[in-house]
Amino acid sequence: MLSKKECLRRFYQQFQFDDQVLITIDPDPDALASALAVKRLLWRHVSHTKIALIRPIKRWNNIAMVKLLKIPCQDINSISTKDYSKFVLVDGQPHHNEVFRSFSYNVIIDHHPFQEVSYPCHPLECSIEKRPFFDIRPSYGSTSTILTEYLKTSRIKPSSSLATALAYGIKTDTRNFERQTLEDDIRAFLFLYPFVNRYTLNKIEISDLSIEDLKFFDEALKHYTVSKHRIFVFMDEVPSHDILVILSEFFLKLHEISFSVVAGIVDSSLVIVGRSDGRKHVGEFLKKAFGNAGSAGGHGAMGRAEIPLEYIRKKYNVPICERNIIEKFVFDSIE
Ligand SMILES: [Mn+2]
Repeated sequence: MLSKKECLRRFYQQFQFDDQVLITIDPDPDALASALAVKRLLWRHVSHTKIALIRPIKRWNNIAMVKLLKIPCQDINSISTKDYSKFVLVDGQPHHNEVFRSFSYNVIIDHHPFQEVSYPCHPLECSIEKRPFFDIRPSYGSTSTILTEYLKTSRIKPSSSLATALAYGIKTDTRNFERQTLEDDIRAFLFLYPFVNRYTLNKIEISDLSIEDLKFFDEALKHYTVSKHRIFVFMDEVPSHDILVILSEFFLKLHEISFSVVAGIVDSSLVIVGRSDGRKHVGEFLKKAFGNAGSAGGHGAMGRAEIPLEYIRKKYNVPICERNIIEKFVFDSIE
């Protein structure tokens, strides 16, 4: 394992002053924050850096993050990639994606499991000039942690927006330090904390809805059934299962409710999302009720089932699946 100083030295060794550097990312919070950190590290070391997104940002939290922290980034399809002399990949590896595979990277910094076959050349087998620099630490909770260490080692005081981005990257990837967290992740977070804008961080964390989504709440409030401490909600078509998760978590906020189930149609499937305060095992419940009809499972507190509408249509021998049929199917299944 290289020392932190040596990692930083090798990182800088890849670049010259006249380089145009393209940083490619699959835009989740950890990747966005890591890319912003690379941009900061390379400031005044290269001629130009650009952050390229391999897919559009969809989640509202991430849109809020980019907007509030003013993270400069652009869709990769609107960039002429041949104008760039160096390529950096953070929070990902070439085998994760076809777009990543199409680049020959000079630097790869990541925390996902290491896959050697995916590299353009083995670090010990290619010539020094062609040797890419990669720093892969699968034990780390986030790539933001690695980049925070780079900033620390290079004695850069992060700006408030960079610190906020990295803190959010660490928090989301470790799910607030509840999973795969090392002491290093906590130490990095503590280093960033004095520079973090806590109001902005909080606004980003809670921004998981848009005004347009309010219509789903409106619909949910018209179509719920409460029985004892359980609530069942039936939605029509929804754009993705995310809104079902938000609704399911929302209804669990009711102190009388210990178990919430929200069903809706996503594409041509009935998706059922369950949340529980732990008294009833959601995964087992969904598996028992819907396991024969489609895929179903989960943990004690959260679970999900997905049933093709075609299955329900055939089961009840109807031309199309109307809301009442779907409700009947759900209630028949859980009885
Ligand atoms: Mn990550």
